Amino acid sequence: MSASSLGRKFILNLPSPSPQSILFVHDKDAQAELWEGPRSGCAAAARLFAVDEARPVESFQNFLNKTTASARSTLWYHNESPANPELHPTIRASLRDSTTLADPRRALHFMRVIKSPAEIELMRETCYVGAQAINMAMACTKPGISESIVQAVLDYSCRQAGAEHPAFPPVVAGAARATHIHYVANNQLLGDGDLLLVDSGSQRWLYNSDISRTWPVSGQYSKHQRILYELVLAVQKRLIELLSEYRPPLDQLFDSMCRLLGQHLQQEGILPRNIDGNELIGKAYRLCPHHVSHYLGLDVHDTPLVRRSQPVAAGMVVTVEPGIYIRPDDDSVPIEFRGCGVRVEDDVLLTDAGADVLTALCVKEVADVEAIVGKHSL
Ligand SMILES: [Mn+2]
Repeated sequence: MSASSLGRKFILNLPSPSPQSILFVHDKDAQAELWEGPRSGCAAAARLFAVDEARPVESFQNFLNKTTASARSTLWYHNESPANPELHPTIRASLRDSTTLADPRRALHFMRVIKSPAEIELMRETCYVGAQAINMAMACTKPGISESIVQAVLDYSCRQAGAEHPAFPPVVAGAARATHIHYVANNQLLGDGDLLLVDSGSQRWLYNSDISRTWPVSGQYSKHQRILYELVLAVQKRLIELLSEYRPPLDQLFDSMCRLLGQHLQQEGILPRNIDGNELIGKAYRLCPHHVSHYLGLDVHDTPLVRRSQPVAAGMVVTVEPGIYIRPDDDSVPIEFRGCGVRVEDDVLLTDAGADVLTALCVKEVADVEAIVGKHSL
């Protein structure tokens, strides 16, 4: 059953010694269902969604009026940015002097950021679905095909493996287009010597995966592509180790990324050797201007009210996604590296024992990537 077949839904906890949950749904209606498809209706909804009671949505206004009139009450409602603008006036009209408005988002975000065992199972599933889709996209990549074909493979593989839909419009960026971080036109042809950067995810049972890989269209990295790729991969693996061993807040992980990228870029002669400290970190930041991590779950950029300066904890799922983007006209970098964009991103569950890479099925070692690219005929 899709969420949309529920219609408008609200869950209220009444101010009584024993809390009660009531879900307001569209009730069964043969005429409406003829057009829109079957509804759960009140009788099935309570059981299906594990609430105490389900009532027709038409009774919501009356219920709200009575509830707010009868006692001092707190209404947990996101008043500034209403989820349902159609019902907003009804809810506003029910407010009395005795009603306190409270914003539920903060409490919800702090609950959502720590996954329950059931949610961890769902995260494992969606990460599996997203990971195999990227492996398939690698296998179907050949010189001469369009980025849109790779996008179609991602979409098909995700849905075929059980996703409702992609988590977001994927980035399928060949050659220097990969240096535009949110390139989503995905309509250019892939050339023999190009690198291809893909950032894609699946949504399954409302939970999202978010994975990036960068592979050579020909099936073999050139010397300089390989240097950049292995550099980003080494930084990404080190960051996962740091997360596992020291549990730094995500903002601190970002600082570590800039420092590590700076050191590696210097070792490879991509950044000048005569700089250090903040100057080196600043130059690395210029080549990777996005954050290295975000929380993941019901949204791709999940629980934004949980700041990334917070300590991380077991039960969180976060991305680890360093990258390097060298514009074609960046003459501060040796010419061989210009026009390359590389990112490697995995989804990582923090556990009491350390960290569990939920997207480990998605290949990332050079030998594994080169063994898979182009091996499947469309
Ligand atoms: Mn991400």
